[in-house]
Amino acid sequence: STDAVCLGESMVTFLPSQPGRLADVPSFDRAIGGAESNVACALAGSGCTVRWVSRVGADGFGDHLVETIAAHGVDVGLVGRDQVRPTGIYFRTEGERPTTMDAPQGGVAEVVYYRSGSAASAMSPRTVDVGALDDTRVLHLSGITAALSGDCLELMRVLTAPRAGRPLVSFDVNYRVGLWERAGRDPALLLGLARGCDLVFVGEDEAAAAWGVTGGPAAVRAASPEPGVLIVKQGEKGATAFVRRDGEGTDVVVSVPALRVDVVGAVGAGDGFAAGVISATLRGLPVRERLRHGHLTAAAALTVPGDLAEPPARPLADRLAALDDEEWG
Ligand code: KDG
Repeated sequence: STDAVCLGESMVTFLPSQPGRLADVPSFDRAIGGAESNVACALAGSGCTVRWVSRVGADGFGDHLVETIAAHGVDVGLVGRDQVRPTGIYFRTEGERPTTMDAPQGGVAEVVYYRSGSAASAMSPRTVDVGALDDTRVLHLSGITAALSGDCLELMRVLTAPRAGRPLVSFDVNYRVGLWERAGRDPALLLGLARGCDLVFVGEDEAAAAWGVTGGPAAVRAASPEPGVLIVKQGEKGATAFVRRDGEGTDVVVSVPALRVDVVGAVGAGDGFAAGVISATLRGLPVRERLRHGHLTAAAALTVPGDLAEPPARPLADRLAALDDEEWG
């Protein structure tokens, strides 16, 4: 059996060689991006067995994605190759230096996607044999997939539907404004998807922007009471987990402040956070330690320019995650 399956689109990413407007950046460095494969690579780096499910084009960018993600120790055997549609790519500029943790992206960066009609946007309920997921412990998804196409949204509906023997379904809302504007759909449907999942990650800012839910973590929980675990990310304040007590409607609520780090690149921090929480969940660690592993893995991603960072070594991360509150803060 596999510890985790992560499903979603990845893209070759072009990071700017210098700050400034996209119009002025003279050259770019190639990297890779894709929220779910970022989670897959970080999970593999922390010792989990993990598979990435996606589609790429039959082109050099598709080869690069598959080879790079495989080199991180992720099983890519179920990645489809589309003979017609290309692999998605995107360009970004450097935003203002972010000061917060776990923000999907800090400051205002320009992001230009070339992914419409991509190989991955052709994913559909036919892409995955749902029954074949039953020997997986966690299925990790994100709201990005729901914005890619009508077929991708349908796939998300199938994967988040109640079903006997379903793995634990993890969902990072990952609200990407540009994608939703282009899709012409209401991002509030992400709330409906989240409510069908077991472990949900959402930024307080995303809940306000995509769902219209304001009033802090408790209000977000009230809007999404179903998931057994809901984690509301609050930037530099940290993260708050709502964990439903077995057999009761009440929650255990645990907040853990974020770490202060010198931020080099904020993109990928949310994926690191999710990976840290998921791997600690797979190991049955207490909630406080799950959140701390999230912050530690996010900190690793924050201190590199691209999305992908080597997660902190497990013995060190375990020691830090078990510190007293005063020592952590
Ligand atoms: O979480 C990081 C991702 O946002 C980035 O890698 C690109 O997947 C991406 C997207 O769709 O924005």
